[in-house]
Amino acid sequence: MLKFEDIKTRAAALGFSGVGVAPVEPIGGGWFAPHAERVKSWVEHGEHADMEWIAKRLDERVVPDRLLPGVRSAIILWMNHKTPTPKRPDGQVGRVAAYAWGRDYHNVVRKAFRKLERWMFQESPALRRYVSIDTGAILERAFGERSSVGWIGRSTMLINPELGTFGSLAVMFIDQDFPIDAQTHPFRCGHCVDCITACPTGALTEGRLDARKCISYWTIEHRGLIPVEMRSQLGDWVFGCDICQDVCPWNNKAPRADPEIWKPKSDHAWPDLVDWLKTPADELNDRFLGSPLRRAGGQGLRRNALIVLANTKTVSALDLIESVAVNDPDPVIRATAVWAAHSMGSIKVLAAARGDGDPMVRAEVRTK
Ligand code: B12
Ligand code: SF4
Ligand code: SF4
Repeated sequence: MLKFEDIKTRAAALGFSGVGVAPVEPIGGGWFAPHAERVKSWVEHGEHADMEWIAKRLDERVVPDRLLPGVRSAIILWMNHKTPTPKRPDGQVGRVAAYAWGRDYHNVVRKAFRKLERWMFQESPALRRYVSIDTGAILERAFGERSSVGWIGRSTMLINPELGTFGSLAVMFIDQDFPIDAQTHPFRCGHCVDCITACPTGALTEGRLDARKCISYWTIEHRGLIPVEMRSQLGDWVFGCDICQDVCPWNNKAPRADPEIWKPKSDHAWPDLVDWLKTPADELNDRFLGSPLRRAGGQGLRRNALIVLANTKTVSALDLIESVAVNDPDPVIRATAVWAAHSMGSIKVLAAARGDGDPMVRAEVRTK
């Protein structure tokens, strides 16, 4: 029989700085019911934007027994990922969310998690489990809160009082009970509303995030053209967004993660946007193998680079942007380049765009 204290000791030795256990309500009732209601309402209101993979597996998200029949407990693991910020180089660079400065957290967390799993199965060979490291159909933050690893703040981030918000989560459902008194973490945001006020797009209301307004969603998850009304709101964020975490007072004294584990790179934290734009999409994809940046795809990264170059009025890149607007093989990139060049004062791209064979590119002339 596994003991939670032993799991904690093992997990700490593997680099996890927070470990918790929560009882699971197999059919989604009890303490879990309000969380299930929240996510259902979120999807019903379309706040998941076009992340249809969330809507598709909603039934499993809200009924844990569908993921692991006979589930009794959830083990929650937290690994810090914010390393000291790499030095910003000279020149025109974009801004990248901290979790993507180095190695892909899915790989780092999975490696440590697998070791823990192997040990658990040696101790308890009959144990059944379902694992989620971000991509499984588990509402990870709900279990994080119920296990007292942290509370869900107004930013919707799970906040640990010592570690802040910059952590990656992993959750394992298992079919064993633990005789410990797991508690829901009390809500400790108090009267603070800093994240809500600082969010540049108004994506946050009390504990709720509308992905249709979130920079992180548009720059990482969305495929294709970014709507014109969102583009200027991206500012210089070329991948993800950390604003609602950077302003959170619980991050002021939080410890930094070990750079030896995460291996942050200056050119991932502060990418050269002209270089991204000059690089073909498939080459960018290959370059970012093993990095979270790959999630946006080569097309997404080049599209985002164009938007940030326009937002930061990088006139030195205008010739390149004009050439991309006419010659790039990808209509999403041509269309974004037409908008970028025009928003920097170029008129000549409009004539070429009017004659473009793709309606998406021609439509950029009409949106001005
Ligand atoms: C989809 C997704 C996104 C979407 C939507 C985010 C969102 N807030 O829903 C987008 C692309 C926008 C996104 C952005 C980011 N994400 Co994300 N994302 C996810 C994912 C895959 C699913 C989240 C989900 O189910 N959302 C649906 C909403 C409804 O659920 P929820 O966010 O858990 O919200 C709960 C609260 O709203 C809570 N709640 C709030 N108030 C109240 C009040 C009451 C009364 C009750 C009962 C409940 C309640 O109930 C909900 C259900 O538990 C999770 C991994 C996972 N499997 O859980 C990672 C995850 C949440 N993301 C993570 C990260 C790091 C980020 C970013 C910081 C990345 C970045 N720097 O750009 C941003 C942060 C934006 C933000 N403020 O949340 C981490 C968060 C770690 C942490 N400390 O919280 C996770 C857990 C991934 C991981 N395994 O580490 N993400
Ligand atoms: S990640 Fe950025 S855009 Fe999204 S809610 Fe936080 S501050 Fe707003
Ligand atoms: S910024 Fe303030 S309100 Fe927002 S999550 Fe942090 S403590 Fe809570």
